Order: sequence, then structure tokens, then C-alpha cells
Amino acid sequence: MEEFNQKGIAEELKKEPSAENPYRLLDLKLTHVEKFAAGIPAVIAAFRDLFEEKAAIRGTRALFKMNQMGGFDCPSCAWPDPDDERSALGEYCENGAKALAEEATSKRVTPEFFKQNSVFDLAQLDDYQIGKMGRLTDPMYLPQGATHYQPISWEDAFKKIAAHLNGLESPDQAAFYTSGRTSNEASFVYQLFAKEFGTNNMPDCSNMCHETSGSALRPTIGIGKGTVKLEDFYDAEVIVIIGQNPGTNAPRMMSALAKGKQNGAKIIAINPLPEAGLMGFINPQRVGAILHGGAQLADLYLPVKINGDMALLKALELLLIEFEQKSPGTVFDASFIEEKTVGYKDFLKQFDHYNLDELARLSGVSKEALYEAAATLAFKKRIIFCWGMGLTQQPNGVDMIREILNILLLKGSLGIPGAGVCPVRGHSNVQGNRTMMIDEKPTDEQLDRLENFYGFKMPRKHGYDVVRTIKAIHEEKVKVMFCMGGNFLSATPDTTYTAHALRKLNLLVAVSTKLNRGHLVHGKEALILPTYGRSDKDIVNGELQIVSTENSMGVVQDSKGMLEPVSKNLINETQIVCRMAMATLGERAVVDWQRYHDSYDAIRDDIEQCIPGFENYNVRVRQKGGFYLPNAARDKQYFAKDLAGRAPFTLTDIPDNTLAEDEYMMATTRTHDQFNTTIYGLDDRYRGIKNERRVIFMNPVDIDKAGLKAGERVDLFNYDDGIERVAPLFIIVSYQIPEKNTATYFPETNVLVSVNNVVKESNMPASKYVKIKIKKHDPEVYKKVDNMLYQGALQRPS
Ligand SMILES: Nc1nc2c(c(=O)[nH]1)N[C@H]1C(S)=C(S)[C@@H](COP(=O)(O)OP(=O)(O)OC[C@H]3O[C@@H](n4cnc5c(=O)[nH]c(N)nc54)[C@H](O)[C@@H]3O)O[C@H]1N2
Ligand SMILES: Nc1nc2c(c(=O)[nH]1)N[C@H]1C(S)=C(S)[C@@H](COP(=O)(O)OP(=O)(O)OC[C@H]3O[C@@H](n4cnc5c(=O)[nH]c(N)nc54)[C@H](O)[C@@H]3O)O[C@H]1N2
Ligand SMILES: [Mo]
Repeated sequence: MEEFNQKGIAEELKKEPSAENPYRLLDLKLTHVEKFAAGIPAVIAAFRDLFEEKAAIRGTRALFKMNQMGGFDCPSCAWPDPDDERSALGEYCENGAKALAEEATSKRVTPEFFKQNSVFDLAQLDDYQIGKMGRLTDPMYLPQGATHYQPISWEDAFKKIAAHLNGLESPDQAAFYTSGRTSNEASFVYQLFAKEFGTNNMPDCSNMCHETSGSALRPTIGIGKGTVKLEDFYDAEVIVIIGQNPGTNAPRMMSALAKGKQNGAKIIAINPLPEAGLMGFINPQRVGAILHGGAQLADLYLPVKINGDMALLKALELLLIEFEQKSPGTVFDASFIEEKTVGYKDFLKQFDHYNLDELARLSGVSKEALYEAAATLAFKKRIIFCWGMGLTQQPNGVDMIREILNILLLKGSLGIPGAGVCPVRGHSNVQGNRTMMIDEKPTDEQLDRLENFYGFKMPRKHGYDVVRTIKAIHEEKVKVMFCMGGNFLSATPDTTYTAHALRKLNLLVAVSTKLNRGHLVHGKEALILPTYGRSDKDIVNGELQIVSTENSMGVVQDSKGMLEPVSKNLINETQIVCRMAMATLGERAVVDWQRYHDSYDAIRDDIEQCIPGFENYNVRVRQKGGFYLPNAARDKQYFAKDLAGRAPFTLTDIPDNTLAEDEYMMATTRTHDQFNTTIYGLDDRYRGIKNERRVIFMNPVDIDKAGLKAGERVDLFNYDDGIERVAPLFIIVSYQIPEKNTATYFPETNVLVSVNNVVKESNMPASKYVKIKIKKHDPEVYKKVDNMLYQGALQRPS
């Protein structure tokens, strides 16, 4: 790769046999599907990644500081660290190590690199290759009509942004996107700048991730967050994991599950795929465990059909009602229902219309298995429900999470030890971003507090979320887009449509650590602003700084980078925002941006004044293990404010998931070798896939019925809104997945997800509910692909 950089990628590409074919099919190998997650291969894989990235020197020492008290917060997932003991080897996991290797790499993407490689050529690379180029070292600018990014001074970059922003007819013509790694401090100044500039257009990755959870939780329990602490996993009697793949996406959760199980908890897994992390676990940090085999984790696995979860949850409720009728007072918590809830009678009434046979058929799970699950829950109270994208990215995701709440309300399993809801967050600080008011729909209460403190009028009109931003850019209502991290193009749905939109922008700015496709499908002008990652030393006025983040369980903690940054020309995210604010607002500014620019402590002092729960922030953030934010649902069983602290039961419907003869349901998911749009490698070890990402998992019966064969090449189509969307060239993998269901990896299949296929109420893309057709591969299919629009710059450099 190093030579690659010097020679120029264009040269290298000429050697590709399939120059006109942008999709390289590698040498797919199928290995066995793993029953257990982690183990020795995980440890080897972790260290291999560090060494391959030449990050060994920058990386290994860092690994032992990751998630240690006084160390830095792992940039991968948002799973909490144990409050007390932490493993001597470091609280890291294979995928945390991969995330660190990605960030701690000593490879550099320099101005010379951009001079050698045009945007057009870079866009021909796949995401894996793009990501491996290294860390961005200098601010870069792409003038209108240019073929290459060129270096620009920070000063001039901020002037350009200011000129564009100040040239808009209205502040609402700008949008400010956030991915979920940004610290609390940077998030706070970022949203404050957007508000002082005059807009609430703050789309963020939550709009594709856990917005659905917030939309369901807030009206029911009064807070859009989970209600459990890590210790609750050790006290639980039953842990249900629905629509989530912990072995890959929250590996440190596995230790908590194993410990809970040791203490006697029963684990129920609900997932169309029998994921390795759900079935078993070997603790990679305990050598003894590796030698002695692993623990079977799930006591019961329910292979639900995609979106069959609502029928499944209703079946559980129907059975629980029967149990309660047989032995009244032993299943439901009558006093909790009486004192803490509303709507119980109406809730019960609906079950006159449901019968178990029908619910079993709709869910795809046998009556016997449903009965066993209900029996496991019936006489227990300390029950935790965990969920992930398998539920939140479904059209009726909000309703399904409310249905989970219904079950917990029946059983009084909220706000007591060992029980509650656990939406397992994604990005390491996505929850903190929201607490810091990165939100396109801030509440009046939040805005009043800001107004009182800062003394200027905050914009009140709700802004655009992710899906609305894409549409607004298309309609040229948004003309300047600023991205704080992330990869807006590849993470969002309907890639072709989104690419067409982004091309219309006057200016696209991306604050990034690494190059990604989002920099290559740009607006008329574009800027790349390089910044520190979580593991980098952040030195302000000669002093090493701490920032803070909030994990999945509401613990706010410090994070201190320790690696020498790859370039002297990097600026931290907070200072980028402050300098943008000073350049843009100038004399207009009411906020003292210079003060924030110079001191994280000053920002924390003011957060304390504007956001409840942060009293004495600067002191408490420096305490060992940080501090918990208040959570009235968890701490006091105080739920919806408008119901005097009670929680409402919700009435929901079962969706109609009928498919045509030649239609299949597709869930887009993650491999074990990626972090969202960052592709670490081309394997999906636990699912037995090696060296290929363009695969589609299908049930053998379906493969047969359709006259196809495992290993055959196919093209995938979606026809929502009467438009043909195509994803060419996938290989069929025969897999244990319910009939008529399929799974593929994102971002490759985001081209198939209509921008209008959204979750009711949360407006998130329903990217685990995509209707597709599957046809034998036809080389002519490329004529239908609008390649250049999302693959790269329009003009080949002459
Ligand atoms: N290593 C690594 N860690 C990560 C990430 C990463 O990409 N890589 N991403 C981070 C982010 S931002 C997030 S949000 C989380 C995501 O973590 P997860 O929520 O685990 O995300 P996914 O892999 O998209 O899919 C979750 C599971 O949903 C299942 N599923 C699909 N459809 C259905 C359905 O209809 N019903 C049910 N019950 N299950 C279904 C899939 O089989 C899969 O096992 O992980 C975070 N951590
Ligand atoms: N089809 C489909 N689409 C999905 C999903 C799905 O399951 N299926 N999942 C959705 C989910 S849950 C999410 S959260 C989104 C993710 O959407 P995003 O958050 O937009 O995407 P990421 O791939 O996490 O962003 C990666 C980029 O962030 C930058 N980066 C990394 N660390 C830092 C940092 O510390 N600071 C800055 N400034 N930049 C940094 C790097 O340049 C890197 O290329 O994708 C969503 N899209
Ligand atoms: Mo996410």
C-alpha cells in the first residue's frame, strides 16, 4: 500500500482485469460457521490487525490503556466498563483492537497522496482499500471543477466555510451532521454553534440507529435511554437478546452475559440468524476459559422471521396471560400495574382477537418454543430486554419496543435491580451526543435553559433529520453540509439518490480521521478537515487534555488519548468548531468562542449550567470511573411526566408481511470485520465467510425453489416507489435463515434501500426490512448502474 501511495493508484488500477467492472469478486471461501464467539483466534486476529496496520508501536501500548481508568474510551462500541474491577489485560476485545488499529495506524494520507491520486481514481477503489490508505494529515480543499484535492491552510479553510455559510439566504440552508464518536465537549459547542448560527438542522447517526428506541421509550418511561446498569446483568433471572449481535458488535457485553449466566440467569436469543455470539462465548481475556472450552450462552434460541418479532412478542403476552389466569397473582405484578401504569384493561382486551397458531405462523417460531420462552419469563421478575438494529431498523420498530415495554410493565420489571430495558447503543458516544443536545428536535425546556444562560434567541423550528436532509439537499433547500465525522454517503439509504443529492451541494465539509467514500462524492466544492481520534494525545496550551463520553448505561467518564498524533497539522474537533464559529459569526457572536477554544474545563463549566445531571462536572468527571447521570425511570420508577409518573400500556398492530412469489425480505447487517462503513477486512469469521463481502445468505429451500444454486452469481433488485434499484453481482451462500428471508452486508446494499422506506414515528431508514428480487447475474446489468454518480467524481482527469 505504501508503494501504492507513491506510484499513484491509477497506475495500479490498470492492472485490474475488470477495469470496466467496478465490483471485484474475490476468491470467496466458505469455512465453518462458528458456534462460539471469541477465543484464541480473536486474540490472534486482534494483534494481527495492529501489526498489519504498522501500528504496533503506536498501538499495542495503547491497547492496554483502552477502557482503563485514566486511559481512553474505546472508539468502537458504547458498552460500559465494569465500575470496579477491570481485567489486567485491558478491557478490550477483538473488535476494539481492530478499531484501535484503524485509528492508530502510522500510515498517512498526505497532500502528496492527493496530488498523486485524483478523486476519480480514488473513487474506483473499494471501501476496504480506501480505508487502508491511512490517517489524514492536513486540511484539503477541492475547488469547483477540480480533479484533485489540494492543501489549504486552516485559516483559509475557515474563511471558505464562513463565506459559504454567510452567503446563504437562511441558516436553514445549512445542515450539520454528527457521527457518534464526538466527545461531549465537542458536541456541546457544535450544537451551540448551529443554534447561534440559527438552525436546528442537526441530522446525526442516531437517526439511523437508536432514534426508534428513543421514540418508543420517551412517551412510556419518560426518558429515551435504557434503565439498567452493568450490575443488573449479574442480578438478572432472565436476559432476552432480540435483534442484536453482541459477539460482533458489543463483544464486551459477552463477559456480562457470561457472568449473569454463572449467577443463574436464563438467556433467550431472538434472531433470524443463529449468531455465534448468541449461542456461545469463550472469554478471550481468561486463558483458562480458552483452554477449557466455552460456555453455552443462550438457553433458548428463537429463529424469528425478519419482522416476525411483533407476532412473537404478542404470542408471549398471550401465553403469559394464560399463565396468570391459571394461577392469579403469580405472573403479573398487580400492585405495580395499579400504581405505576395506565391502560391495563384496554391492553388485555386486544388478546381476545389473537390465537397462538396464527401468531406462531406469523413469527416463524414453533408453538413449543414460544411456550418454553413464556414459561421462562412467567414466574420471574428480574428480566432484562436488550435489543439492537434488528428491531430499530424495522418499519414498526417503535411499536415493537413499546411491546417489549408492555411485557415489562405487566411484570413490574422496571426500576428494580436485575431488570429493565437495555437498548445497546452503537457508536461510543452516540448517547452523549444526544445528551449534549445534538438533536434536530430539541425540546422547549432544553432551549429555554440555553436561552437563559446565553441570552440570545435559540431557533425553535425543528430541523431536518438524516432522511429529511437527503431530500432537502435534493430539493436544493440545503446547500451547505458540514459533517462532524462519519460517512454520510455510505451510511445513509438509497445511495444513488443520495449521491445525486450530494453532488448538488455548494460545499461539503467533512471533519474526519480517515479517508472515506463520503469525501469522494462531493459537492461543487469540498473540504476535508483532519482531526484527532480518541486514542490521540489532545494537547491544548501545552497541557494534555481529557474529554468525556457517556456510555450505553448513562455513565459519564473521562477519556485521555496517549498516542503521538500522526501529524502536527491536526486540530481537535472542539477547536475546529470554535474557529468555524469565530470565522462565521465574527462580531455577531454572543458566545465567547475563544474561551471555549482555549479550555475544555470552561466548556464543562457551562454544560453544567445548561444540562441537568452535570453538577460539579469538572470534579466528578475526574473521579475514578466517572459518574451516573440521573435516570428517574431507573432510580425512582418515575415514568411519563404527563401521566404523573406512570407508564402507559400501548396498543399495537401486527404488520402484514406478505411477499410475492418472487420476493424476499432482506436485512442489511454487519460482518465481524467492519465498523459501519469502515471495512477492517473481507472476512465474516463467525458466519464462515472468507474473503468476500458481496454475498447473500439464503435458505436452502428457497435457493432450490428459485432454480438457483449455492455459489451462483446473482443480481439484487428493489422496486419500492416504482423505481428499479439494482445491486449487481452477489454470491449465494446457503445458510440457516428462515425461508423467504435473506441477509446481506451494508454499505454495499444501501443502494437497494429506498429513502422512503422508513420507520413509523422515528423516520429512521428501515434497513432491515428491504423487499428484494433475486435474478441470475447478467453482465448487462451494469448498464443499469448509475456508477459514476456514487462511485466518484464525474470527470476523469485528462
Ligand atoms: N465491530 C463492530 N462493532 C460495532 C459496529 C460495527 O459495525 N462493528 N457498529 C456499532 C453501531 S453504530 C451499532 S448501532 C451497533 C449495531 O449492533 P447490532 O444491533 O448488533 O447490529 P447489526 O449487525 O446491524 O444487526 C443486529 C442483528 O439483527 C438481526 N436481525 C435482522 N433482522 C431482524 C429481525 O427482523 N428481528 C430480529 N429479532 N433480529 C433481526 C441480525 O441477524 C443481526 O444479528 O454496533 C456497534 N458496534
Ligand atoms: N443498510 C444499513 N445502513 C446503515 C446501518 C445498517 O445496519 N444497515 N446502520 C446505521 C447505523 S446504526 C449507523 S450508527 C450509521 C453510521 O454512520 P456514520 O457514523 O456516518 O458512519 P461510520 O462508518 O461510523 O463513520 C466512519 C468515518 O468516521 C470518521 N471518524 C472515525 N473516528 C472519528 C473521530 O474520532 N472524529 C471524527 N471527526 N471522525 C472520525 C472516519 O473518517 C471514518 O471514515 O450507519 C447506518 N447505516
Ligand atoms: Mo449505530
